[in-house]
Amino acid sequence: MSTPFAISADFVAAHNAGLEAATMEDYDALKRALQRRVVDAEAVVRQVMTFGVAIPTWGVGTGGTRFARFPGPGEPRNIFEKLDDCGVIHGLGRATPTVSPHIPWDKVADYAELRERAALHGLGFDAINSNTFQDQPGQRLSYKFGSLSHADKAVRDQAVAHNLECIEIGRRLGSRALTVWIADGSNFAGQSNLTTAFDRYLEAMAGIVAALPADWHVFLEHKLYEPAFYATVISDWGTSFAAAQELGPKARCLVDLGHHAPNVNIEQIVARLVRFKKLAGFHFNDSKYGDDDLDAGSVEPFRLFLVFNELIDAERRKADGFAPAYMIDQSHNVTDPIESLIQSAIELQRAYAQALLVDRTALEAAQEANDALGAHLELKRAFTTDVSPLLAVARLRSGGAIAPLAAYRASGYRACKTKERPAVAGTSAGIV
Ligand code: RM4
Ligand code: MN
Ligand code: MN
Repeated sequence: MSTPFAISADFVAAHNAGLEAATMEDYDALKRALQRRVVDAEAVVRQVMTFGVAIPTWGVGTGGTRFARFPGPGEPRNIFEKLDDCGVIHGLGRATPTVSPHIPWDKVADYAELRERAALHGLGFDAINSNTFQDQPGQRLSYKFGSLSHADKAVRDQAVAHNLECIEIGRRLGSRALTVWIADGSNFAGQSNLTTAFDRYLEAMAGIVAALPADWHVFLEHKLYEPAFYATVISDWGTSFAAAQELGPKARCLVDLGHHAPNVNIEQIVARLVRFKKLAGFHFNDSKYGDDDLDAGSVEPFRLFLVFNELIDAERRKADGFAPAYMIDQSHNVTDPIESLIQSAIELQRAYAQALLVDRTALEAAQEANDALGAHLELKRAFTTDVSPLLAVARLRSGGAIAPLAAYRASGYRACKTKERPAVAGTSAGIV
């Protein structure tokens, strides 16, 4: 087999050369404007350079809806090819240094080989995700009526065993967290006992927590509905928080931005979880109606900014136990997933950078003086600042592309992969 096509450093450098002068001009103007606000642009660039968000392996395949999936050309056909695509995203954007695998979708015979392939792209592994929301070929017992909360203890045991296997795989990959999202719940009132189901979940989870290595955490992911449409067992942050309290310090609550009741104040939930040392991290995406899995920052960028505002607030006051894990969790149905992931990481960095611009002394003074509008405008001033040149400079200094999307399109990567990767039947791709 010939060597697969990769975007070379020379190509990126040549692409950057054409954009550098204009970018620096814009950056210098922004730097001067920020200086008047006593904000050191260079310090913000340095912080942005440290920002990292994990890519979910399933995100580089085209997603679908429950109606159809329209596969894209040159999709990765296995985890190694998925890592190659993650390498492109990180190579150009320099904001996605880790990958979050999903088991059994990403199962391989040799995990050392997987780790090596990731390292080749400068990638490491973040939280490992278990999957008891589907039946796998050859699986002994079905998850049709639940997994960790199933009425039959044998099914619960099987689901626990799967999670233990995930921990073992994660250990070999260098992960330090297990994310557990279960699809358990009911579609009819009365279908299951709401209390018993939660008790069973807690008991099963306790077995998983007991098996975690000393430096590991388990991230509990709640979701309001789907596929269970009457009641999910871990439905909201209150349930997740109660479970995490009961399961002890290794258990924390994951916030997937699409998994809440409509109009709920997510940034306030974040503040509460930070306060009680229970914020595990995020699954970033955006939504209009429900768990839409749209690209981060594409629908409600102000909400995203407000979430980051809470995170920076926690960081600044050195909140005890504050170490959130960031991951993107999206379904790319109509875009090239690589493009969506590159852009989403930029939108996350944008919200992060904007939140860094908030004058926290002025904000606090306005809050203490009951100056409602003044306090609000402190946030708005940061949010309406165009930090694009600052992000471009951060990327350039980290060895990435000034304009990652344009560079990706100009590279011809997808066209090359279309030739190299003829579609195979039954390819596991994005979320369907
Ligand atoms: C769920 C949830 C999980 C993800 C699956 C594929 O809705 O967001 O995080 O693992 O989708
Ligand atoms: Mn999620
Ligand atoms: Mn989801």
